[in-house]
Amino acid sequence: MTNWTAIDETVKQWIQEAGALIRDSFYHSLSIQSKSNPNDLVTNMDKETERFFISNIRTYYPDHFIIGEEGQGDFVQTLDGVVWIIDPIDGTMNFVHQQRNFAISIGIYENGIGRLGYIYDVVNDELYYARKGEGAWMNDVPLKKLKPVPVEESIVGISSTWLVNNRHFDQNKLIALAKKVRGTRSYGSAALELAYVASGRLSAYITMRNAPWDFAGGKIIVEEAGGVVSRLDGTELNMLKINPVFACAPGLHGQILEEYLK
Ligand code: 2AM
Ligand code: CA
Ligand code: CA
Ligand code: CA
Repeated sequence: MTNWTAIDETVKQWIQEAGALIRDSFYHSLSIQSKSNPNDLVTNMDKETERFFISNIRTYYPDHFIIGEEGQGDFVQTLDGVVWIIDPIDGTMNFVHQQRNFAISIGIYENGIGRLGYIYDVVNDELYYARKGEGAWMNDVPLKKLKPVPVEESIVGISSTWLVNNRHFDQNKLIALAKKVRGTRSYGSAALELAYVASGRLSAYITMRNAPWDFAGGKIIVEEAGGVVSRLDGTELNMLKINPVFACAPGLHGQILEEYLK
């Protein structure tokens, strides 16, 4: 039997340590590189933070598997066993340019079922987390169960990328939604936007392209808060692939799906 309570306490300690290292890095020069294109950034801190978690997991949980954005984990092709899905810094562009609006994101899955989820807003020292079947918290305060929100009173996290002509989704449907809602926001960190849906700061978050490490932690937290996380057609996310993601308050999820996304 996996002792999830012990893992939960250990992960929280590691997250605090990693967060302190990232905050310290603000006082040292950063090494910044591009990955797939000039705007796709990675820094020494992304890689070092990923290595920090991986070396701890390998020491304490050698039979667990690891998927990490920066590729230092395992080559995982199934969700069999215990799989840690880690984004060491989600919102790297914000980390580099703004020194805020980024997060550490971790989801721990057992045979495909999300057990523990963490999103740590390093600068604001806000740790959102959830344990499957037990609920979701921000620091030690339980998150209120999400309630349905009228679409006219909703605040939706969506990047302008999806409101201009793009090859992933009909932008006219999203423009119609953007016109109807109370407001739109874009924070540039998928993990934080999911944390905001879980905590009710956003009513919904919509994106066409999230990798598993972007949503692995957030999916568990949003669901434990009473929200719904799916693809844009309402189907389940694939935890091993890039997905469009629609995370939302209950009730509103079905309404936006029917009236704006289908
Ligand atoms: P990152 O900072 O960890 O790369 C930015 O709008 C959000 O999208 C961030 O959560 C960012 O994560 C993520 N992101 C950036 N490039 C991406 C890509 N090519 N595929 C999927 N997600 C990406
Ligand atoms: Ca990245
Ligand atoms: Ca990410
Ligand atoms: Ca990242």
